[in-house]
Amino acid sequence: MAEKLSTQFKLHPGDFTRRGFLKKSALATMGTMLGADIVFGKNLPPYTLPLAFQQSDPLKELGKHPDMIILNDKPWNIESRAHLLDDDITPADKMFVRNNGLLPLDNDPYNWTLTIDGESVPNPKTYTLQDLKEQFTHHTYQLVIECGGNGRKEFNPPAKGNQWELGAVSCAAWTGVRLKDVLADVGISNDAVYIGYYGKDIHLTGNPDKTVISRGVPMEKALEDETLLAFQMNGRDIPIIHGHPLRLVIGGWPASVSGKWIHRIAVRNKVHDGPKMEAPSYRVPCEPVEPGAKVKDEDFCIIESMPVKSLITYPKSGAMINKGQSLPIRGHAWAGDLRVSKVEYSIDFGATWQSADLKPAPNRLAWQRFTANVDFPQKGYYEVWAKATDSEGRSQPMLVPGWNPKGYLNNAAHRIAVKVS
Ligand SMILES: Nc1nc2c(c(=O)[nH]1)N[C@H]1C(S)=C(S)[C@@H](COP(=O)(O)O)O[C@H]1N2
Ligand SMILES: [Mo]
Repeated sequence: MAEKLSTQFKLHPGDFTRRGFLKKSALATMGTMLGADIVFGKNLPPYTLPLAFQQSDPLKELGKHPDMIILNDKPWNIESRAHLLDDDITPADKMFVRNNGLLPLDNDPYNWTLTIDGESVPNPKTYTLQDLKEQFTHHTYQLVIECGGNGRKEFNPPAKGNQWELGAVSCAAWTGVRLKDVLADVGISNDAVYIGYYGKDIHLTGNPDKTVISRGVPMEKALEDETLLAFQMNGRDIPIIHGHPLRLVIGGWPASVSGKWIHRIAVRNKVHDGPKMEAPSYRVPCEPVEPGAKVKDEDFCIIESMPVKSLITYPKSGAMINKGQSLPIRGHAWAGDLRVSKVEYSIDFGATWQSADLKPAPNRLAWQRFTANVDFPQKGYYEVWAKATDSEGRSQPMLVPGWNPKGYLNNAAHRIAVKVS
């Protein structure tokens, strides 16, 4: 019964009160559909539906590939897998989801506005989505968006938070207008230091006055050509769960700076101080610490460019081949604000390394494709390890890098198992 009903009831923003309780009219409609009164319906916690109306196949309903991994459903946190990330341009169904709150109830693009204000904006200005589309030149870039906590699962002692394995990264093609063009149109003063975004998602408490997350970047990063106010992903409307109808997209930095469902950007005369800017969120100790150490708030530094990293996206770990065959492997490598200068692979647990073929990025801040044909000397069990190096000579570590309290920035080399028989 639940399965059938779940597809019939479509929620509307007006179905909830301002505090997130289901309105009588919505409860009545649901009751009719169930053929039974929802007797204590007015006691349901904010933004909670009766079980009979909850999605029975969430991945399908959210348009996600069946092999994606749900880490959490309130809020939605869904990760991808190495072999699902093989495309040059990540399709929507294989893109990880990281929500800190609940989805906005209203995504109407026709009534959507973006306000630019803050201390460093003498004359705040509000644009409709249509204004943005009509008044500014459109640009498309492929941009790597990786959660700062991707790889957290490997840290020991464990760090609290979503236990991402390695699938919290994507590289889609984003289309929109440049934030720098819009800021030039608004006019910002010389004391501008930082921007901060505000999205329309709903705080987990249901309190409409609470902001879920509001992060940002220094002006220099905000004014880069590739920093977009995006309204399209992969040539279509952005999926709701990824920020429809308007998203800030900033490649190469922790994905938490790429605000979804944005309606406001503040240009600040100091480092932005919105929720999740403060220590220890998206910060690491300024100096390395012992695993498990306690770190004082003032000893944390904000994460900026993400470290060099790579993924073997083909074959899937556990590949089997016959003796004498060579194994074609491929994957992607990326390096935050930098370029990747080389990718190497090893079949002897890192004792020796050989170069993979590496393509240039289609644009700055996109990931780069690598390929290789791997030969094995005899029958047996092997691992293929991949290691990328950035344009400043820094390479990925073989094992988990510096422990930090929140488990950020794990860029350890990716490995796959191979059996030759
Ligand atoms: N408004 C809003 N923007 C947000 C978030 C959020 O919870 N709310 N999560 C951030 C974090 S922590 C990440 S990792 C990325 C995830 O983007 P994705 O879900 O489109 O993959 O969105 C960022 N932007
Ligand atoms: Mo994130």
